[in-house]
Amino acid sequence: MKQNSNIKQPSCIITGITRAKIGSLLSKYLLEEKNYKVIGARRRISLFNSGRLEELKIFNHPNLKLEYFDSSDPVSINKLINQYKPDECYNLAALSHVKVSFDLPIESINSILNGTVYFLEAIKTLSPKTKYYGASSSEQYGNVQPEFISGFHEEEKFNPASPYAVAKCAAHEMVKVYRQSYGLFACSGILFNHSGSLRGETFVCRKITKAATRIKIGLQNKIELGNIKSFRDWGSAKEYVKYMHLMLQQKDPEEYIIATGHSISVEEFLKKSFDSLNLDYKKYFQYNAGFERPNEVLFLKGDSTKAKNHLDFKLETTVDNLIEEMISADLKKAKQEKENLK
Ligand code: F7E
Repeated sequence: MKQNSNIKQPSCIITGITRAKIGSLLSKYLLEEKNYKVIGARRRISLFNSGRLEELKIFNHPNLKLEYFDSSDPVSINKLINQYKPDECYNLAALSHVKVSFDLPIESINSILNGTVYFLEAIKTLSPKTKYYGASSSEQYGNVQPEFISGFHEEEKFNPASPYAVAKCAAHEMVKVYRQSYGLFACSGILFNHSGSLRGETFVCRKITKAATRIKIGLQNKIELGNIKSFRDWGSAKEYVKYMHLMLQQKDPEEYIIATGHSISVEEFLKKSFDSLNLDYKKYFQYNAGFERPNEVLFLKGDSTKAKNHLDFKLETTVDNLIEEMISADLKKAKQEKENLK
């Protein structure tokens, strides 16, 4: 996008830019379609982890600056906010795997809740004009009565069923407290499951599309999963980032649900993925109790009426399109993997 020299270039910090797929997709959107200067904050690890940024062809973008930080280190967060005083801050870094959160409850609190407080405190004291986006999750709704089959909306009571969801609920409330107490422009997007070809391989949808394509070309002979009876509302992460940004462009900060309003079971996702490759999933699926959680959320479906009314929320990608995109990308990767074995 061409820049008008009279207009100040907007800036933002995005945490989790390398590890959270939504962070890399949001960066691409803001860099290429909104002409932002993006400060990508990432955690220091000993491996190269710029793969997603390279795949999206933004790693060397002149308006992208990468910095190190850690959600559990307020010094690093204060430094970032003080140095850049960005227009916006999208805090997407934290533990994101629900099952893992049962093994790491303290890490869940540290990365999700404490990280949120450190950012809000830093913004309050060092850059109060910075607008803050908090990454809330459909997991916060937990298990409910069948009447919620019609879909959750923003006013529904939370009923968290995992350490991950408890930490997310607390962070969600903390964002509201800072907004109401100190007048910060701070809000949370309540995103339902969002996916695409960059999805981490330990989440069920990507695990399925990867396995289906590898089975198709003979690199794998089965897929082991836990509970395939639960339902999720899967949308396209690529589409959702536009609405994350729009939430911070509203007159007032408010919470919004971003979801497709359509929910299918893990089993249906499995069947659709295998069907698309002319494979019968029943021949390859094996139940493995090791992938079950101590407590499962059985049904999630979102009602995005508020986003439709305020953010002009419209989706183009159905779950079938999403599966098609993921299968096509994973098939390419599987073929390359087979080629490399020769
Ligand atoms: O599980 C079942 C599992 O781990 C989906 C995160 O991004 O979305 C995500 O959370 C369902 C669950 O995602 C396996 O028990 C069966 O019922 O892909 P998932 P999630 O827990 O819905 C929300 C919105 C977030 O906020 C989270 O950060 O699939 N399932 N077998 C399995 N799940 C996994 N991971 N692996 C299995 O083998």
